[in-house]
Amino acid sequence: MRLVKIDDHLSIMAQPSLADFARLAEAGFGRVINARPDGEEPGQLGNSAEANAARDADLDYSFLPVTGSTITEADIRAFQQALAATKRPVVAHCQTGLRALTLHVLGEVLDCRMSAGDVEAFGVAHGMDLSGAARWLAREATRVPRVRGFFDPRTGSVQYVVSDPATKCCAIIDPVLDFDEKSGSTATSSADALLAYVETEGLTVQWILDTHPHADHFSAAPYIKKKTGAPMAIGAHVTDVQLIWKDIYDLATLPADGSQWDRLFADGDTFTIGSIEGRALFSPGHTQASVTYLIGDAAFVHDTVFMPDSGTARADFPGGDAKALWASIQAILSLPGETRLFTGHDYQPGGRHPRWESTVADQARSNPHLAGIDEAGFVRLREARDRTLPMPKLILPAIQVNIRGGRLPPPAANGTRYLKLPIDRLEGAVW
Ligand SMILES: N[C@@H](CCC(=O)N[C@@H](CS)C(=O)NCC(=O)O)C(=O)O
Ligand SMILES: [Fe+2]
Repeated sequence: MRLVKIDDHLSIMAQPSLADFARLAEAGFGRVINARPDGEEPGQLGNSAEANAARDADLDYSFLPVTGSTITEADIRAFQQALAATKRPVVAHCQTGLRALTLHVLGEVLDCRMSAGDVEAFGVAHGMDLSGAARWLAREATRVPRVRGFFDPRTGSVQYVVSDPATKCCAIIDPVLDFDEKSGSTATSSADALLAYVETEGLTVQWILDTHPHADHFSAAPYIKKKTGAPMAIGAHVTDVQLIWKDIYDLATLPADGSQWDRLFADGDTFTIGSIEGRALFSPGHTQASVTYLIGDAAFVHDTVFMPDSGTARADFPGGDAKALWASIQAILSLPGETRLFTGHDYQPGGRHPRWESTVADQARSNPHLAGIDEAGFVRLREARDRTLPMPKLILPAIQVNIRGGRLPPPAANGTRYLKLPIDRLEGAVW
């Protein structure tokens, strides 16, 4: 067992053996970070064996699988969070230790504790070739717009602040208003985290964009609008969704004309965030109103494709259509291969850390719902999987709010707001 000490809190090592876990505990470590995807080589210990060994040795354990060519800021931040959550020293490994050290060093540079120019020499001093990290930083420096994702662990939703470094203008995409269905309470912690970032970075919010009327959380668009004055927008076909659900909820007086938003985007409509042009692409299938926002080289694809290890979004809500989803995904995959794709949800397969950024090329190469599959195969696979999925736990509370543009129902005479629960109107019960 050879440890490379990076500082008092972090050491790096190559793949540990099962017996090493007890030794690490004895040596005073408090957590093991595994940065290796499962199945990289025959006989590899793998996530669940490592998690068990860590538990037996009384060590905390994090599964942060990355490959050298697909590291994103989410991976770097997850690595930092795992370190920050552990008082005792932490050991991080991959196959050789290089990816673990790369995650650490990139975080140090992003947070200005190391300069990009010192990265390769730092690698040499620790016996590792960090030229890949230097290339990652060089590429990142040229990336405009700047995109910061915020993960909501309660609903697996990803919210974004996308900004133009030249003008400090930004858009907020898919902000979440927290809702606890057990107590009926709302909270603004998620939305406030976005606003805090906007404030720290000195950004001006120009747009509040929803990709679709969400079925799993309330939109915080009206709250952000109240705080910033920015206009709210969504896809123009939101009126189709309003019509379907107005009937389901018996909301006779709800205007089904999209007037709850300041702007409705038709397919191909453009807008600007500072000096950067954005374009709305109609991407139906998951819902009838879904749009992808293409902003510079970044496409906010919401619930079409998830991360390449997670397949695609469901298409079985009222008005959903697997065939339409396939066509929308094909349009996304026809963008240039290096286009950054930012997804709307991550459900953390295998217990890995939350991830949300991929590229067109990654998806085409390794998404099991897409690679080597044709339309008929996709529709079969999608519909079969959808038959097994329970409805999202918040679908009935959320859609009545989101077809009002994220506004809660008006208060009753006693001042309390009430949600409606339509009985026996949706399929998808799992008993
Ligand atoms: N367990 C989640 C499921 C939410 C859900 O159904 N999410 C949609 C997007 S709004 C989806 O496409 N899920 C795909 C899947 O769960 O495989 C919840 O209850 O909120
Ligand atoms: Fe959705």
